[in-house]
Amino acid sequence: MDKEQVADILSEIGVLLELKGENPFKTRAYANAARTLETLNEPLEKIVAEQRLGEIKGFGDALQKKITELVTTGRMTYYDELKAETPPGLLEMLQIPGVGPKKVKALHDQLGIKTVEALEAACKAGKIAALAGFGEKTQTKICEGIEFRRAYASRHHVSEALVAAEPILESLRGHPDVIRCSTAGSLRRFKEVVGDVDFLVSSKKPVNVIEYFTTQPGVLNIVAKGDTKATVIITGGIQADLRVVTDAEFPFALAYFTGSKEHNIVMRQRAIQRGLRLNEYGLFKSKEETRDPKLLVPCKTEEEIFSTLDLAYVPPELREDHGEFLAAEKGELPRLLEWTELKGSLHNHSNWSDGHATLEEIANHMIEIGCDYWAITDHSKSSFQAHGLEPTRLRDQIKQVKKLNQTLAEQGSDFRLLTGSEVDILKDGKLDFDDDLLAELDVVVASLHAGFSQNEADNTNRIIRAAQNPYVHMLGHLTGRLLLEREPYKVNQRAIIDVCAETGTWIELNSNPYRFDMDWRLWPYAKSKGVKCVINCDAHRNEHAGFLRLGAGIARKGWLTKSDVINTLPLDKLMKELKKKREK
Ligand code: DGT
Ligand code: CA
Ligand code: CA
Ligand code: ZN
Repeated sequence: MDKEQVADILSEIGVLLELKGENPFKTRAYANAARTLETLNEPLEKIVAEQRLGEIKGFGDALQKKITELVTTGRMTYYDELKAETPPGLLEMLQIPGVGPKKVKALHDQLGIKTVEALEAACKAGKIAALAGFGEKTQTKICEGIEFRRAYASRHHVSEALVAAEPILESLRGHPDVIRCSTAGSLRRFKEVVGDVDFLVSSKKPVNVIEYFTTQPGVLNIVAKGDTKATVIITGGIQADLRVVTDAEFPFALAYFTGSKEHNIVMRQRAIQRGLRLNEYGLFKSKEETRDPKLLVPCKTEEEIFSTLDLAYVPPELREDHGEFLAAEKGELPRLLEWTELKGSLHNHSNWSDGHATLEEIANHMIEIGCDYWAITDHSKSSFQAHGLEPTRLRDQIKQVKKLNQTLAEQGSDFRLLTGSEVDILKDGKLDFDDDLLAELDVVVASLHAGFSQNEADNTNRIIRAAQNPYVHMLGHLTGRLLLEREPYKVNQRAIIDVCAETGTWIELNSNPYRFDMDWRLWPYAKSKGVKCVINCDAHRNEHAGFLRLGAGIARKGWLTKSDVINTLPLDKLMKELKKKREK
């Protein structure tokens, strides 16, 4: 058990004692001891083994005994007993912003409140306002705090975290006391779903930075505010942590708080193998845990940390311990896709089915944002709830698209809309349109939208049959999942990838942040089989063109490069690729 864990338990004891109503000197002694432990420059195990705890200021006999018990056995009877006699709901109540141990104790003693739910009910009944030391305002605040907690207890789509975090990061970057700043954690790694947002700043004046951070317009509530750390709730009810460190610590803290935990474990191991110690404060020439600046191996950037451990720089998206160490050791990390390399999207809807924009509006918008092409792939007739097109309507649309392209050409524009369909894969694996109609289209996406089976083989076979059709260029959203909302249908993705490899069929990476389907974890396998990726917006509105950037982030997580992704091709090369499978 290391000193951070011991310190956490000591702080918790302080809180538990306060809840019990113990005298303030006793409770403060534990909080102080916790703080003293955190600043120790020596490993705690060593101090305990050499029986030198007594040398630390403020560590009396009782405390020494308890810490020794904890470090040597991993348990502390006193703590276990204290915890057992405290209703767990009281500790949970402490997590409500603005509710500390004193308030919890008063609520418990005077109203018998033992759970967050009981507290909420009492607030709603107006009972809290009547308590001495509480009042109307506190009651409202507690009620809001409970609602916030409910909202941020959950996890969030990375898109929502980005929207909330980016303006704050920009603001921090502009503050005169901020030297360097970055997001960290799962957001920087571009996980599809994130728990909380992590910010890291280096500064000589942390207090100013904390003050500035907690008063940002995007900050809805302050959960905790210290000298170098703060936790707040930002837009969308997302919890966000800020840590402020010195500029010398910055690269180490950035690497540590970017994670993932699994990646960090291997990094620490590599340091140990080289007679070094790596932690959030630095890389040290030491055989044991330390943060002694005299032992520091200075690194100005994350790159220097990696190179000291004989590794090429690992982009944050790859830090999942999914093979990045082997590749970085051999200098074989790929040059990952950049979203600006994408030239358009090959699966999108217009107001002919369930999209919102007209063909003209789509063309104008995509020209404006700098795309080279944009496929219109409205739904096919079986998707009646999405106003799927009958063959005659689709043939009408083909004519309209061609006319629009004609006009664009006459105006000297190189941009083109492509004709297409997102054709439904029917129950038996047949497609919703005949081959002769599909043959008239530039782009054919085949997707499963209805009639999912509970049987994995059924779903898999349907999709495999679609992939075997020579007119199907790519498979749309392979599992039908909606992140945080709907489970994927059962399907054998690897078996489908194998068939795509044999037939020259591409697989979509649907960039809608609720989908990100096919999942990033499967792309390295697809890539190893030579299956190409298409990063599609599945746009139903013009704003959805922005999904390209998100999709590229997920593609990076899947180790994909420009040459793995079809829609990095310019129009002429793309048109050639679209003909290949049909000519086979
Ligand atoms: P999240 O927030 O659940 O989406 O995932 P992360 O990866 O952002 O995790 P978070 O916010 O708890 O912590 C940020 C990073 O701190 C994490 O990726 C790795 C690093 N870290 C290193 N060791 C530990 C540890 O023992 N506990 C935790 N919680 N984080 C650690
Ligand atoms: Ca996080
Ligand atoms: Ca965090
Ligand atoms: Zn679809």
